[in-house]
Amino acid sequence: MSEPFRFTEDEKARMARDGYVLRNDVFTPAETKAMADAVEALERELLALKRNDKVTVGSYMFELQQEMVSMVKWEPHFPDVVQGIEPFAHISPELKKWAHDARLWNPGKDCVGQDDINLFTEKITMKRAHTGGDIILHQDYPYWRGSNKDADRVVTAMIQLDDADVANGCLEVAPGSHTVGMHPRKQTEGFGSNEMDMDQFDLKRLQPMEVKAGSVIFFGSFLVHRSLPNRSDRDRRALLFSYQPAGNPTSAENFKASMKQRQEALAAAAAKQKEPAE
Ligand SMILES: O=C(O)CCC(=O)C(=O)O
Repeated sequence: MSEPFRFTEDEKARMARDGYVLRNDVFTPAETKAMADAVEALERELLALKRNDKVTVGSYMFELQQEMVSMVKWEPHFPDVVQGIEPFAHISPELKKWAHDARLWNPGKDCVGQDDINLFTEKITMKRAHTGGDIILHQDYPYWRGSNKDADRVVTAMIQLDDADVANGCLEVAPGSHTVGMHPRKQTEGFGSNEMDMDQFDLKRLQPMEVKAGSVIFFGSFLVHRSLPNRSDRDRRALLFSYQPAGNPTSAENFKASMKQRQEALAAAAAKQKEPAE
């Protein structure tokens, strides 16, 4: 008998054609609330820690949390508001357990293309009411190719913790944008060069994913996506679990091994920002 929750033939065809698949009503309201409560608890824990420098790199504002072995993203326009946390599975067993839920793990096998998979990385997006900013147009692949030899096969399951719509900055995807490898990126040095050049992409291709809390969007690492600011009174939170072929290290393991380099890179970026403009 086949395993529950595996992709149907139709979903496999849509994943190949569009680069993403939406499943509605995957998690119950009680389950989604349990996840959201764990997200809030983790944020409280994080806010209680001593702050390190916040450094703007590309469109992001990062803080390296050595105690947590994690990167905190702050809202660049509201630097006291958390935008996201990556990775988090190693610091929140409560959230990690959802990554292994068969409703994500089993379809994850179909997306990665083999049954032997493991977690690669995981992100929280907070996107708070009124202050949640945009997540710039990008593909995940350029960010991951340096640390994951199978970055082209990594697939993300994005769980919506709140009802998402255009007003609160839902995910926007460009169906079919995953078929041509990497799209043109910004001509800049370093981390910011992972971001896409918006002048070279037809933004009319983007479709807002207006979806209910508890739904899951599965998408591959070449899918072009972004999200716009939250202009509403409602938070738009999400958990993103990314799966890979088994045998590769997780991003938390990579993170731990590269803590010193990350620290140096952020310090160099911070020093550059302090240089007087020419
Ligand atoms: O939550 C979102 O808007 C998308 C998050 C995302 O794509 C990312 O963090 O790379």
